[in-house]
Order: sequence, then C-alpha cells, then structure tokens
Amino acid sequence: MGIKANSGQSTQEKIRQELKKPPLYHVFLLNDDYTTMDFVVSVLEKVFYKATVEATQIMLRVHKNGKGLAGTYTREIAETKIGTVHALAREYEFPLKCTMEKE
Ligand code: TYC
Repeated sequence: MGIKANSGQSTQEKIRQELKKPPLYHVFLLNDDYTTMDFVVSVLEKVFYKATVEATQIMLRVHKNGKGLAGTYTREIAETKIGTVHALAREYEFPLKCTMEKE
C-alpha cells in the first residue's frame, strides 16, 4: 500500500494515547411491559455472564426502576453486546432494548 500521510501527531503523543486507559461505557437494560422476566434473566446470563442470582437482581431492578446496569465495557464490546441483545430480542419477538452511556 501507499506511504501513510503524517498525521501531525508526535511519537510521544501517540505513545501517551496508546498507554491511556480506553474510555468505558455502561450498558443498561431498559424496562418494557412485554419481555418476560425469564428472557431478561437468560440474556443477563448468556450475554453478560452473570450468575443466576445476580441476573435476577438486575432484572428486578430494571423492572422496578426502568433501567439497570448490565455491565461496563470498552466501546466496541459494549456495541457488540447491544447488537447481540437486540438480535436475540428480535428473534424471540420481545421489545427488549438496551443503551450505552459513556462512564
Ligand atoms: N417488565 C417486564 C415484565 O413485567 C420484565 C422486564 C424486566 C422487562 C426487565 C424488560 O429489561 C427488562 N414482564
């Protein structure tokens, strides 16, 4: 491939950025009236690797408060998890939604 254009970024600045911790994003599940509690618990177990007791606690928090934290990840992982949740919800015909917010 061609020669890369110089970005104007110094080597020192590049190293500093590469060493810096990446920004993190909270992934929240949102409540609705139609998704079953069992389905939400399964999603928390399978997608967010929660044990059944914690998955149930998170699901009940969402049910009661409107939203609840499923996990905190780097941007690409958060986006992938949201895509997986929405694909599963579509497959099982539930309106379950999740969102991400920068930490
Ligand atoms: N409110 C749903 C019900 O009563 C349960 C539910 C919990 C739905 C959490 C979505 O993210 C959710 N069946």
